[in-house]
Amino acid sequence: MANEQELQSLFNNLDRDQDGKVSINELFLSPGLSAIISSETNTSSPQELLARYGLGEDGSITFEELKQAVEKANNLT
Ligand SMILES: [Ca+2]
Repeated sequence: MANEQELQSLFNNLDRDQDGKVSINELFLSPGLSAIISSETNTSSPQELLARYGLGEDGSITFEELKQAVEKANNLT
């Protein structure tokens, strides 16, 4: 599991327009980075990530939401 610092830097890289949120578009613009997120959350695609954790319903993901998804994934296994 990535530590919080690694997750934060991953999140910042995904957040191309630096507005503090990763939009669904940004998630799909960086397939390499979203693949890392998928592996951290035990999902096989960004679509599955969003569906399984109920993320992105408002069009974007916050760092807190991402962190919770990773924590959930690691508690479930
Ligand atoms: Ca953004």
